[in-house]
Amino acid sequence: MAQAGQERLQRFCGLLAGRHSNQQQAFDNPPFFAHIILKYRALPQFDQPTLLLEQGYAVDPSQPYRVRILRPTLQGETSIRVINFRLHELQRFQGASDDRMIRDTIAETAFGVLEGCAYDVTPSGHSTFAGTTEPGCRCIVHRNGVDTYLKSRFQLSPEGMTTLDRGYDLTTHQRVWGSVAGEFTFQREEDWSDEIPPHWWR
Ligand code: CYC
Repeated sequence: MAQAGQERLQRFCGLLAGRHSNQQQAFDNPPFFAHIILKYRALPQFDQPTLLLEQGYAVDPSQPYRVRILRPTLQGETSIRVINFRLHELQRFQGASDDRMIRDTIAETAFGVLEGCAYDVTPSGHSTFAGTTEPGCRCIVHRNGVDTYLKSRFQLSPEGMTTLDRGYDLTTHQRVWGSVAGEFTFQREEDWSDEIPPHWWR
């Protein structure tokens, strides 16, 4: 059973690792969907699954607007929890997603956990995963001068991923930010699963 969980975690990380783009959606529906690139890259210096995420506008690929560290972990025998972290000194790691040498300098002390912002992930159908933010409304996001909590979900498949991130007012629970036109739909345009080191699975 523990073996099954490990294999599931391995498949999840393999599907994540790569470059995902919503070019088609942005082209079809430009007023509602900016063209965004997501890059998930393995950080092999860690002894547990750890990936760098850079999220940026396609028009300005060298200036990502969200940079995070993601750590998919096994919860119990089969369930996956993705812990989200932020880098303490962003400028030190500029360009990391395209530069192995910079990525290699990211150490455990360089990032801190984003409390309440983990995702609980379960398999949903054949080679597909679905995740939602952990219960509790504790993922606090300050945006446009308002304190909000994030409620988010995603699906990940061999073709790519869909995401829906929305922020809600802490007291009124009204939606404050996030997509009004539904999910972002990303196709995987590059597969970087070959960068995942075998020692993550031993
Ligand atoms: C915030 N998006 C967040 C946060 C998380 C994620 C955890 C809150 C914490 C933070 O600031 O990082 C998303 N983390 C994820 C996902 C996974 C994960 C999906 C699964 C692998 O581990 N997000 C999108 C759209 C875009 C967007 C393309 C349009 C709505 O996926 C926006 N996400 C977005 C915004 C925020 C956010 C605006 C608020 C924080 C900010 O202002 O950057």
